[in-house]
Amino acid sequence: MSNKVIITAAISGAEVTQEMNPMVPYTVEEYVREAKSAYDAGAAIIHLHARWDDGTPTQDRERFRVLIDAIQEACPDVIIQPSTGGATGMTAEERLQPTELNPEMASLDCGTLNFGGDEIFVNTENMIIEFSARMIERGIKPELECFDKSHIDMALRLVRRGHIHPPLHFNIVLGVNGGATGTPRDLLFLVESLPEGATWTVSGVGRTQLPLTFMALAMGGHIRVGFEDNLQYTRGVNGESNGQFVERVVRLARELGRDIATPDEAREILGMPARKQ
Ligand code: KMH
Ligand code: ZN
Repeated sequence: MSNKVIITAAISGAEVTQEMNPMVPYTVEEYVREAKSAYDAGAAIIHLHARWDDGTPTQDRERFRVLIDAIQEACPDVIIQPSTGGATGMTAEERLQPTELNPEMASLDCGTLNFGGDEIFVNTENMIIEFSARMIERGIKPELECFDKSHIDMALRLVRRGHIHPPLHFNIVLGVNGGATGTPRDLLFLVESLPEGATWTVSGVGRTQLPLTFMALAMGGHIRVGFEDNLQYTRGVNGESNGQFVERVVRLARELGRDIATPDEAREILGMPARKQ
């Protein structure tokens, strides 16, 4: 177990809006403000969904390029992890566009699930194979997004068949309406289902965020926070910035005797190539 904790900030998401919390970023300037607040507070990874200025989610390659360049200028060594999940209803081709920019890392969703109401987040076996092949071809480190136990099983099946290559890094996303709930038992069960040597982070959606952060810190896991997962800092009170959520993880981690990984340390822990200087 690494003493160092990697903090990911999921700064924007595709489902949350400024009506829910006015600090959710839409414009490039707002993205830079949110990314920098998280980076300055200790985030090593920025998980990125793109939007147009009016807030509409997009996987447009050129919008990603602009956002990545602007964030990189403000946060020079941070790891930027574009989403290949995008928003529900997008096609595989649409979702894969940010991989054409050869980012260091990207999310790779490992199963289909309900996503509230009539929404379905589609990730068929063949899509996962196709997305993984694209990432292998372009040297992109996948973060294996698992919203349920069956997603972990699917990822491990594809590892055995050679479609996904170790070292494996999982993101266990709990508390989505349609995925597994976020009880301590859920997290324990899912972490115990991972193979020896895999690294993992937890994303607790909504109210599950704080208890799961405590638990994952104690278990040696890594942590994701940010507006994509949680808009409220305390019950009924909106978060002021992504950085505010990261600051809380930093405080809790230090109390539990864990240090915060820099982006370069995160690359090493995750088995990624060192950053080109
Ligand atoms: N917005 C969700 C439909 C990912 O980033 O890879 C998908 C998602 C997962 O957020
Ligand atoms: Zn996402």
